[in-house]
Amino acid sequence: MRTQVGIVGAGPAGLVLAHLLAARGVESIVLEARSRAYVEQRVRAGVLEHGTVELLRDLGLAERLDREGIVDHGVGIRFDGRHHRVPLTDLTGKSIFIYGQQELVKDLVAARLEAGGETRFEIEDVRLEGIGSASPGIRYSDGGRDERIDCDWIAGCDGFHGVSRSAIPAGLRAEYDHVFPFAWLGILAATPPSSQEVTYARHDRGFALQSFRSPEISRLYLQVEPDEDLGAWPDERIWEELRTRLATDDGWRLSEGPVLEKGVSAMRSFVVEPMQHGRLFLAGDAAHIVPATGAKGLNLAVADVRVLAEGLGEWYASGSTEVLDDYSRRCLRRVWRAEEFSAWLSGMLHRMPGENAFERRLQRARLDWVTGTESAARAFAQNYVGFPFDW
Ligand code: RFL
Ligand code: PHB
Repeated sequence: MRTQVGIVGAGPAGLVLAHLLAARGVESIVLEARSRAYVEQRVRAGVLEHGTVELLRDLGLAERLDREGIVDHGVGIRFDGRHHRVPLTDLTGKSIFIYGQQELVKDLVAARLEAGGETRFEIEDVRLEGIGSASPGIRYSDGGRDERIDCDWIAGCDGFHGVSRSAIPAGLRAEYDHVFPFAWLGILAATPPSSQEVTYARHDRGFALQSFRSPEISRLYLQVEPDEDLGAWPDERIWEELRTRLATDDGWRLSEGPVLEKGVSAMRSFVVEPMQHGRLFLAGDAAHIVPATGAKGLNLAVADVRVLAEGLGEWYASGSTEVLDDYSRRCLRRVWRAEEFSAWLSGMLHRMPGENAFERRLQRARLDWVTGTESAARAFAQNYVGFPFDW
């Protein structure tokens, strides 16, 4: 079996890359460890940056997103019982879209099937071969059969726990890792959002976030301990804590309903440098993780594969490796901006274990600055809606 680009992982990075390559006439095969149903139901991100949406529109992949996605022109920030609004569109001319990652994945998988692109689900035991040579390959097992795909290039889009990153020899890669001393307990609930703008809250009991997926479905998060036991969080305790942390003094009420799903996610920053070795390119969570506070993970994945598709397209068109050689540098500039923004925002909104009164005052000074001055609000808004791709 042969293809031009072998893609490991059918998450947003792998699937968007396959579509971008197809638009440039480059053929690929996507290999995914999980089933189609699993990847289409995995509840994760919800915030799409302006540039992510534009890219999907250019590919003709935004029809349902434009119909069902919800445009947000502002973000709420709450502390000390007061609600503040950062007017994203007034400050930047851009907005964000709320659209569930799993809905986007469904659209990407369906469009790929329709276009005749190949995606293999439930494959096992992926091994990358010959990435330092001009004829790399991906070996894997499919229903007990050993298979190999010969390709020109390999895209490692297999997420943080994938196998691609470790194919770069340990001595040739540097890893930057920071685990935050808190996690998020997230729920999906069958209740209309209390506010149709994503709202972040800083409270003495810890961070809370109110988001949504549709006019009927809310998505809410609470800061919890990193090793939190979900069993200790019956629904009533979750609602009680959300009511307390999101409360304002202006009569706002939290809309509540049946909990459809709940889970705990760790908050971590991680970057590998470089994002490339020989014929292998890493993209998305395989190369970097951000804490979810800035809502950047999916958007960074899309920004990476945009550069990668440009580089691969140019190589097939002219044989030039100019863009490919610059892949890591171009991606990492944006990645580190998002790392800094996400860590900064996390620090401003969470309760830190052992924090003292001085640190709480500094946190409060940052919140006053972002919600009380146009210059700081604008900087926040620019980061939140996303920098232009060629920033
Ligand atoms: P993914 O989505 O993890 O996809 C990787 C795919 O690779 C498969 N895989 C393998 N396939 C073959 N062989 C192997 N050995 C394999 N190992 C793994 C996996 O099954 C999977 O299908 O990575 P990708 O494509 O890089 O996309 C990244 C995003 O999924 C991630 O950054 C976001 O979900 C992060 N994130 C958010 N990002 C945003 O931009 N906005 C948000 O609002 C936002 N909220 C979030 C988030 C992540 C969260 N969690 C659960 C970590 C909220 C949460 C709670
Ligand atoms: C979400 O809607 O899931 C969401 C929103 C904002 C974040 C993270 C997650 O920062």
